[in-house]
Formats: sequence, C-alpha cells, structure tokens
Amino acid sequence: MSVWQTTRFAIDLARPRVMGIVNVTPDSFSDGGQHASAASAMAHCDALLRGGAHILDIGGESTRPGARAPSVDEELQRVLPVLRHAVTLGVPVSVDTSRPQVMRAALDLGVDIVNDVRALQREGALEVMAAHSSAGVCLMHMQGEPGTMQSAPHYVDVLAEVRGFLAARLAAVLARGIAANRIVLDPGIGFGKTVDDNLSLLRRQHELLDIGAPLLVGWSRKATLGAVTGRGVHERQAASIAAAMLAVQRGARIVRVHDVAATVDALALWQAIENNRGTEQQ
Ligand code: 9MG
Repeated sequence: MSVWQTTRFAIDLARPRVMGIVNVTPDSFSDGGQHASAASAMAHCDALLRGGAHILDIGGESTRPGARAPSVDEELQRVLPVLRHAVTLGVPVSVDTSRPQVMRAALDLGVDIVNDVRALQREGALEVMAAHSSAGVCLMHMQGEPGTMQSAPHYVDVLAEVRGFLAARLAAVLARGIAANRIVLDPGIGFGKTVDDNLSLLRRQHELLDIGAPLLVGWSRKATLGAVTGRGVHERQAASIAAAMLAVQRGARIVRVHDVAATVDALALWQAIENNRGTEQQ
C-alpha cells in the first residue's frame, strides 16, 4: 500500500488521511478572515489537531475567485509565524503556496509538504523543490488564474484534460529528480471549472487513479456544494462530508477539509465498514 514520503513523515495512505485547512488570509472565502491573525491561526492549528487532523495545510494567499494576491513579503509575514508553530506539533505540515520564495522559506523551517495549486509551474518553483528533494508535494490542476478562472471555464472533456495535465506535471517533476513517492495529484475542484465539471470529476474520479500518484481532493465548502444544496458557505458541512466520503470511496487517499473532526468521524465509519470491523461480535 502506498506511502506519501515527506520531509519528516512517511504518511501511510493505507487509510484515508485528513488534511486540515488553516487560512492565514484576511479575505479567506469561507472563514471570513477569522484566522487572519497569526495567534488565531496557531490556535486553529491546535484545534484541528484535537479534531484528529493528520496533516495541517497552512496558506497565506486566498485562491477565492477574484481575491487580491498579497505581495511576497505579505505572504511570508502571514505564514512564517504559523508554520514555525505548526512544525512543533508532531504532524506533517504543508505550506499552501505557489511562490518559490515562500516554498524555500517554509522548507528551510522544516515544513514537510508544498501544496501548490499551480503545480510548480511558476518560474523557480521546480528548482526549489528539487533542492529540497526530501519534501512532499501536491500538484493541482487549475484552468486559468484565481482572479478570472470562473468567468468562462471550458473543456471538451474535463476528465481527459485534467488527467493529461496532471500526467504531464508528474512527468516534469519526476524529470527533476523528485521521487514518485513524494508526489500526490489533485484535480482542483472549483479551480476554473463549472458545477457540471466538478460533479463529473467526482463521478468519474476513478479515471484519475492510475496516473501514477495518489489522489488528494478538496471539496470542503466549495461553490458546487452550494449549487447542489442551495446552502451558503457556512451551511455546507454535511455536503462537504458527503463529498469527502464519496471521494474516498472512489479512491482518493487524502481529503483537504475545514471541518476536520466531523470528517474524521465519517471516515472512521467508512473504514469500519470497509475493514469489516465489529461484525464478529454481532
Ligand atoms: C489551496 N486550496 C484550495 N482548494 C484546494 C484544493 O481543492 N486542493 C488543494 N491541493 N489546495 C487547495
């Protein structure tokens, strides 16, 4: 069974893993800047761990459609104090960034994983990862850029295009000498995709499983769940958990979520069924 090798931790993917989201942004689309200050983001890390998070993902740039990108210095000032705290907590820590300067600073601090929604396509990003070749990396698909990506997303076949992109980025990263067991892939739910595109990516997720790396997915509180349920961003916990469960059932190994404790409980039930646990007493 596969392992995601990261700087300090070999993450066993025999059971599904929950990556807890820590947004250190004043404009985060789903927490309204609640964790904008470093102190509250650190407290949020601690709370997610109490909820059972296996990985913490810490980011200082909102990828909400239309969000303003911070300067490199702003991003560093937001994330570094929180990362410094997070690496003391005994779990793998991921930095959510596309900027090579932020990747380098985070990896120098001992951060284990780079989660890049731009799949290491920014100039210098591949080089930073190659220089820190023990770190893990998540390569995500996005059509366009956050500012405009939802204006007119278009695909002939969304599964084929996402698959082709992820396969090409995987090949590019392997060619730089980064080992296959350090890489996970992500279809990028909501990143330059219509509601139908996102639903197709879940319905046909099995088509992404044999690209050559485990799958990480993030459905938590996303607009597609609002379109399906009619609910606002803070009322999407049930739909988020259902989507995480469906994604895991269809082969995803890591789910990126806001509501960690509830997702961990739901996946514990899924696993108990999968492993036939408990039936011997009945
Ligand atoms: C930063 N970020 C926001 N949504 C995401 C998703 O679905 N996957 C990954 N890897 N990162 C995300």
